[in-house]
Amino acid sequence: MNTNKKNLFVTIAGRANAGKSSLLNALVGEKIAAVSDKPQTTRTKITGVLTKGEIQYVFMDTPGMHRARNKLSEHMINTVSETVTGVDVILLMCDCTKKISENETDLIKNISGEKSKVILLLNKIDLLENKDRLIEKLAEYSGLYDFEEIIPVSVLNGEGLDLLMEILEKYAGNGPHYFPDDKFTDQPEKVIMSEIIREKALMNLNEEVPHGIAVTIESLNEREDRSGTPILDITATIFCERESHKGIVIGKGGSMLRKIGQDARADLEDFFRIKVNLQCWVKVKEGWRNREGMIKNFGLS
Ligand SMILES: Nc1nc2c(ncn2[C@@H]2O[C@H](COP(=O)(O)OP(=O)(O)OP(=O)(O)O)[C@@H](O)[C@H]2O)c(=O)[nH]1
Ligand SMILES: [Mg+2]
Repeated sequence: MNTNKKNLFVTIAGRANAGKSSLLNALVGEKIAAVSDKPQTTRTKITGVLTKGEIQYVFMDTPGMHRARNKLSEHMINTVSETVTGVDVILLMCDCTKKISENETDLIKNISGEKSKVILLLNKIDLLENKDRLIEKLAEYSGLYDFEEIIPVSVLNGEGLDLLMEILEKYAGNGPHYFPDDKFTDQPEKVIMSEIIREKALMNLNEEVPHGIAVTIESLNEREDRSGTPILDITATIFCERESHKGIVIGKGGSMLRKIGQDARADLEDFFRIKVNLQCWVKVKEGWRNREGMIKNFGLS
């Protein structure tokens, strides 16, 4: 047994749209979590693993804090509470261009009882024209909690991320690697596939439609095309909450569904490194975000 092994469990939490999933992807170096400009993109805990020499970092991305509006929201908020419990480090991620929200102060109250080290990340510094705003933000957040460290970052530009890793390294403690060293997520393949498709739906759709989207993978089949090239057939269903939304997801003459499919196929081919043939269907599940059975079926509880 290698006694030099170390590990560190890190939860990324914060308001919706702060850049938590972008950070997870950047730290792990793989696109594991869906990212979009719509709040409440992440719905479950997503684990990303990074093994660097003797240290294995286990990063857990969580849904953004928001006011619960339906049963799905309640599950998402519970996930945050569960995932900030008992970890070594909590990365509290905020958007330095936004005012401190009640959701953030509630979250800070929630984690103040934990023994974990709490590091504040002031994200999106690339958007700040006046850098004095950063000092103001620093002072505002420092008044709320005695953070172990406060690091201004731009996940978009990679600014501050080396410093973050240098700091995290110091907190790693002796212990086993719970994941194989070459593994970077515990997300099953089908979940990664459905999240890629959902991300493209979020990117392309507007108003209230994206929030009611869920995606399931119905079938997978690997074969060779006529020239002998391996090809993966994927059949997916995009669920939405209303008949009127179904029309929007399909679009005029099927144009929206085609666009979502094309965008998703490109990412699926990149991620799985195989040619993909993707077929998407659209179905309505009336008000599914308030139906426990459906939430469970979609793997969200
Ligand atoms: N300008 C700028 N945009 C960023 C940065 N980091 C993330 N974003 C953008 O912010 C938006 C939200 O990013 P996500 O990573 O999905 O945010 P999140 O905190 O996971 O959001 P939820 O899952 O909804 O809670 C996306 O459009 C990102 O591209 C940054 O450093 N600068
Ligand atoms: Mg997210």
